[in-house]
Amino acid sequence: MPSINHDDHTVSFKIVYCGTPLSGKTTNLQQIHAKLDPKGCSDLVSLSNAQDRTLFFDFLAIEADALPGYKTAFHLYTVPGQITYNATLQLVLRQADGVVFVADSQMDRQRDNLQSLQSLEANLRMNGSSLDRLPIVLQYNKRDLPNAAPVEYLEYLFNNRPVPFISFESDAHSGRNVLATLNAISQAVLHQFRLRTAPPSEHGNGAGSYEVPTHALAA
Ligand SMILES: Nc1nc2c(ncn2[C@@H]2O[C@H](COP(=O)(O)OP(=O)(O)OP(=O)(O)O)[C@@H](O)[C@H]2O)c(=O)[nH]1
Ligand SMILES: [Mg+2]
Repeated sequence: MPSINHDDHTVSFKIVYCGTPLSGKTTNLQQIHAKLDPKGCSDLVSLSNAQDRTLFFDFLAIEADALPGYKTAFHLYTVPGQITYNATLQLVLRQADGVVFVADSQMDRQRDNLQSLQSLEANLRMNGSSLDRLPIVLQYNKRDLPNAAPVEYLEYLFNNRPVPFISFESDAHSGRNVLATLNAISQAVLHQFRLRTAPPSEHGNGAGSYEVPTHALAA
């Protein structure tokens, strides 16, 4: 559940970017930070080593008018992909309202993607959550590279589920579909929040409509 502060009327959602090492998680946040209106977002905080490998996490907060009467904040985190940092993954995943799974499209990275998805699943379970209960968006990144596997193959590997995840092809390096991915996960967490908090109505499930935070995004 998001954290709700009734004193300053703020609802904060936590979105975590997960995925195999070097799949492009940090690059997503860098692109979001570069494209957003600076008035609507924080500085990008990155805790990385000399080789730009994430050591603990990256963090970026963005604001939007997505819920009437409340300021809405989306706190975006990345986790280090390297398996040695599994404790960090578990810690950062705690209280997550949504996850973007960034897969590396390169053909020789599919085993790593699969391991990373399994590790995500195991860690969610330890936190009392699951891939079925949490809003998840899949991002097939590095589509610009010549050795990118066909998307149909990636869908078969990672999205062959009764209720498929929303998925995007991206090139985070150039920014392609980075904001589309963010928008999709933001909508999904808001939708789940509405479902959980709105009273049932005669005319539907109470999810209602909501503004997506696209107005905060620069073109
Ligand atoms: N060609 C190409 N390179 C990319 C793309 N996205 C990221 N990269 C590059 O891939 C490398 C790793 O990107 P990062 O964003 O640091 O990856 P990460 O997932 O945060 O890595 P860890 O924090 O170590 O798990 C960098 O050199 C990026 O510039 C992409 O879509 N296409
Ligand atoms: Mg990183």
